[in-house]
Amino acid sequence: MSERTLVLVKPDGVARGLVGEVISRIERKGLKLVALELRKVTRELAEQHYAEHAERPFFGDLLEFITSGPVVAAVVEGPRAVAAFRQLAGGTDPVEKATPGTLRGDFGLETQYNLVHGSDSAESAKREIDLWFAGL
Ligand code: IDP
Repeated sequence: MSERTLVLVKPDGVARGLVGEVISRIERKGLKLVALELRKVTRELAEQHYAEHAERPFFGDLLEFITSGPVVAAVVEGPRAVAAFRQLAGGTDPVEKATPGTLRGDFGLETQYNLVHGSDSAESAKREIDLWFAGL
């Protein structure tokens, strides 16, 4: 059974030239790209994407950050794609949680600037894919 997940290379990842690294790891894992686009994120899209964090103290900074430069948005497909990409990404805090060998563990230092986003469940993936790639 195949599933889909939404992946973002966040503005820090794009600015640091890590798009190829992220895509490469997705492909080497055996996952398939079904949509891929460089995007400038509007405030409205950012608010909808991160709606579940609206009450968190870092929400304002997170919106500033995610709208600060282009992101690469992708829809990735494969067996257990949601969990598979979360494994490639590593934990949210690149130092305390992400282990070496993961994208965040290899390239990240700060929780906010943790390079990539991956949907956290099949339900979130559906909502996020509808939001970013309506009609896909
Ligand atoms: P996830 O991206 O690993 O699923 P979430 O808890 O959903 O993590 O948080 C969304 C994003 O918000 C994180 O990837 C990170 O960029 C940012 N974030 C989470 N917690 C903090 C924090 O404590 N300080 C600053 N930014 C945070």
